[in-house]
Amino acid sequence: MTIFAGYRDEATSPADVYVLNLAPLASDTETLTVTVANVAPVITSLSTDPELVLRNRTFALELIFSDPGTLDVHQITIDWDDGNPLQVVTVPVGDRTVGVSHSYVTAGEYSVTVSLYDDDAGSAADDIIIITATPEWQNPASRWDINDDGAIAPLDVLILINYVNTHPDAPALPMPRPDGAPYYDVTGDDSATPEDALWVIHEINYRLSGGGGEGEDDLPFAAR
Ligand SMILES: [Ca+2]
Ligand SMILES: [Ca+2]
Ligand SMILES: [Ca+2]
Repeated sequence: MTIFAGYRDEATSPADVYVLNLAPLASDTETLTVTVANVAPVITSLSTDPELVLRNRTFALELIFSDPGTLDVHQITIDWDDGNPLQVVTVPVGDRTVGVSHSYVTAGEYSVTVSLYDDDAGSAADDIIIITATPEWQNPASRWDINDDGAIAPLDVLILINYVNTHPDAPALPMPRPDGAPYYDVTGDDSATPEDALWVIHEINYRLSGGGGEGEDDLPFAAR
């Protein structure tokens, strides 16, 4: 006789096996020890939401995995490949879909490594290449250089303010950006607003005060 049983976590537990015989009517109980081994988790899907990742914009890395141990506690470590320390995320018990937010300061290609552990020494690992692009209307060379002439100057502010003033009710920029059009979006939110002009003014002042230099373009806005 075969008796099937499912265990939700690895364990060594006594199980009562009750055997009933109907004719002639008789019964007996026997206790045997059942050892349930852990099953390691398996990563079934790794993707980004949205699919197109833009620099300085928050996206979610979506991880879907399986593990028959419904009581297992899972932990995820993520190497974002951007110099940030390893991120450790604890998954709520029972969850099999996880979204972890991140943003990249610079456009480029990142090889992200995800490791998944259950609490019984089971693990899985996977990686995903995330290509981070520059927002359509943001100058990829230098976001403050509106007219793309290589200089960040009052002229950039003027061009931007002129555009904002002539499009007061439609700050959303048309897609795609026509070749040669000025890069009106400093903040990378696909719209041209007074805030974009303010950021150029801030940047000019920042550089005039001696704060500028190589690589400053890569600093997040929050750092100013
Ligand atoms: Ca497990
Ligand atoms: Ca310029
Ligand atoms: Ca903007």
